[in-house]
Amino acid sequence: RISPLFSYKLSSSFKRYYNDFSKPKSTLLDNQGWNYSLEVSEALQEDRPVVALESSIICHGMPYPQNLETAIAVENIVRENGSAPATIAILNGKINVGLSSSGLEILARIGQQAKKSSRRDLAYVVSQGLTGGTTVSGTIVIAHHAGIKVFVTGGIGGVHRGAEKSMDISADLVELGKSPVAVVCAGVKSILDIGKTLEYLETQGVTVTTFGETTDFPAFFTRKSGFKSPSNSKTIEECAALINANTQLGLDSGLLIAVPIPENEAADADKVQKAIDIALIEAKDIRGKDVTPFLLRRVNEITQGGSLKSNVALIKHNAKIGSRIAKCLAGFSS
Ligand code: PSU
Ligand code: MN
Repeated sequence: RISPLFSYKLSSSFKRYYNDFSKPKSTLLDNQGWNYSLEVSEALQEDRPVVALESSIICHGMPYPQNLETAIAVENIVRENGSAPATIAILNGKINVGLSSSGLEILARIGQQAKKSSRRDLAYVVSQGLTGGTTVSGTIVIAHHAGIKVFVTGGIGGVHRGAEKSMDISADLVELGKSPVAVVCAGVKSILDIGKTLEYLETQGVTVTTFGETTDFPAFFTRKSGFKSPSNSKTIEECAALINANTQLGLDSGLLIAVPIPENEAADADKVQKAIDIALIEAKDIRGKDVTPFLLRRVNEITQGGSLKSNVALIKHNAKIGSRIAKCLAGFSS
């Protein structure tokens, strides 16, 4: 059934038609309130692989113009590796699945002026006609409704340090627990409590795996966090089989595929850790949705762009792996 959140712009005959199907069929949504790029709608119609990409990383995670350059490069890497890129955002109240180059440019330029949009913000941003950069949780909601199974980003939100007092736990983790989308990322930044994040993911029923030869769960800028992943998937094929099994079992929960940053790109762990420690002290009076963007910006400033360079490198690498997984998955019959 279509969620009420997205149904209000759809015609009632369409809704009846839609509700006849147990699974959302994205292409039916064309011109019914959501904007699909031609590239994405054709790919979905023809069951060709599609990879979802978030837009909060563009608006709130990186400065201009590196955010725009990275967004364009990531889309091209997804294409080169066999999938159609679907960058997801809300432009003037309209949900977009797949952006034009001008759409990407607008988001990159307005940056923090775009509303950081997690699940809880979607109805507000749409009803007010606002522009929103969707976080991992907001993007998963939309990708799932669009029928997209693989989503690539840099890092996800997690359990913040001191969460036992602040209760600051990213909506990303809860969303992963309830939508069957596979998120390919470089693990969790050590601005967060990585151990608690892994515990919380287990509580939510999220399948977590590390891609490659190791079960070390990566810490975004570095290949090891000191924590183990509950599982390991050595190849693209194993990752695709894992996602396929999740579908076959009807689990309706998500997966996290953690891809360690390439060795030659890994940031100087000591430098980044020192910067994180400084940024965390500075952030002590910051609350809510502003915490993560603040920490990302400060760590980048303190490392004089070093963290941003690693960030760009790892997301490009994730785009390559994620696109190949989506392509392999499209070969399964289910
Ligand atoms: N972590 C990063 N880069 C990012 C984000 C997280 O390394 O850009 C963004 C993502 O959009 C993620 C969001 O979904 O921050 C999490 O925000 P919060 O911690 O407020 O839930
Ligand atoms: Mn938070």
